[in-house]
Amino acid sequence: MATAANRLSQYDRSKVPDGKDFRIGLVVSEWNETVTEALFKGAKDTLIDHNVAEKNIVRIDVPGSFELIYGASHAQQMSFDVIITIGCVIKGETRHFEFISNAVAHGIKDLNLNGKAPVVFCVLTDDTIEQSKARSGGDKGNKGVEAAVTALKMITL
Ligand code: DLZ
Repeated sequence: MATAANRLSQYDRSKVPDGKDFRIGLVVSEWNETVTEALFKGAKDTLIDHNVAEKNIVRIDVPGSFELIYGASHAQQMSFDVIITIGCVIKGETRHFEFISNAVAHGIKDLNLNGKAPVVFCVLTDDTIEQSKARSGGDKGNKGVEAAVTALKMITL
């Protein structure tokens, strides 16, 4: 379970690498757009705050979270230093939630094994839209901020 101690929305700036020389791709799902836009904003603002040039932050839109895998795979051919995938899957009445969540997690994991640019997983998988809102700029922080910090750390491993 997430705790205040392992939440990165409040983080130690001195441990985050400077982003001035980096080019970063953000693949953004249109499903649950209010949430994914808030995650995107959190990520982009954080990258800029760490000196990534706006021209070096490239957004690629995909229809749904399932398409994040193809979008990120495509982005891996485009000379980014790191890629952030942004999505929001919310539990409905059917098992669609499980299939999409599992497929995306495994798909992104596989892309991380191919030796190309690392792919950061910023996909919320919540029971309700309220939980997603709380994690995209609400009282549980913004996972987009956390993804941006993770991305900068992954480039400089
Ligand atoms: C179909 C679907 C459903 C039911 N729910 C979500 C969701 O909560 N979040 C999300 O990002 N996408 C959802 N999708 C769309 C799938 O990700 C995908 O776009 C379609 O199945 C087409 O491949």
